Formats: sequence, C-alpha cells, structure tokens
Amino acid sequence: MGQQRVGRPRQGGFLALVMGLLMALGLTLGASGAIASPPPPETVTIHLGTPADNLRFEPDQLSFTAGQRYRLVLDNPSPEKHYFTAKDFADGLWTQKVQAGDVEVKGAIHELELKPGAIAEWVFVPERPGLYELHCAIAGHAEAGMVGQLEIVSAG
Ligand SMILES: [Cu+2]
Repeated sequence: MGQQRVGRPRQGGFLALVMGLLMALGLTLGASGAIASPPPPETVTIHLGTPADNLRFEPDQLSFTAGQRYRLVLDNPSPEKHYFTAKDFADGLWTQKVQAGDVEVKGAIHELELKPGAIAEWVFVPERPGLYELHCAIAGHAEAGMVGQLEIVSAG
C-alpha cells in the first residue's frame, strides 16, 4: 500500500527521486521476474504513559537505522493526554505520513498530542544519524521522567 503513496509527485524533488528509484528497481526486478514491491516498514511501538498513569514512555530508548522505513505506532494507554515531542529527531528524518483514524497527514511533523486512548502511526525514513531527545511537553511531565532517547544510526 505504501508504494502508491510514495509515488505521489506533488511532494517535491525528494519524492520524485524516490519514485524514480522505485520505478527503476521495479523495472529491473520485473525483468527478472521478482516481486517489485518495496519492503514493508518495520513496526515499532511506543506507549505514552501507562494505565497506572506513570509519567514515562515505554520504551524510552529506541534505535533506528538510517535509510530504512519505519512505522512508529504511538498510543496512549493512560488516563491523561501526552505529547510526543522530538523536534530534532523529526528534523533528521523524512515523513511519509502520520495516520490517525481515517486522517492521513502528509509533510513534516514535529510533535503529536495524544488524548487518552488515542493511537497514531507515523511512517518515516530516518536520514540523519545522531542521538535525539524525546519528551512530553505537558507541564511537569518531562520533569517527572517522561523523557526518552531516540537514536538514528547509519546503515553502514
Ligand atoms: Cu505527558
């Protein structure tokens, strides 16, 4: 399903490049009879808070490999709202989409707010290796321990 969305040309040069590469790949593989679809994204889940209302992310450390596509599922099992705020991390990746319910948001994302029981998925490709901080932007939550570390490691 991701292939059609990746292929939309109106999202600019990078996407056109990706589409070109996918088409070239498809032609190459197609000629040899192999499946041309890109690999499915790797799914990773982070919980914002806990059912017992502990102020933390679970897990609070994650590592991503640059160039690989991920589907990051964010959910909030706690009784209060939380933020997933990781602006430098978000600047170091390319977002394919953020999906919540029937809505898909395209383009750069820096922060998501999840109300109790909410779930959202963020499909992206990490690009810039580094160690990035994650926190919840609700007053007092980061201070209480609602922080984490997100790492992007180079593929090589
Ligand atoms: Cu919070």
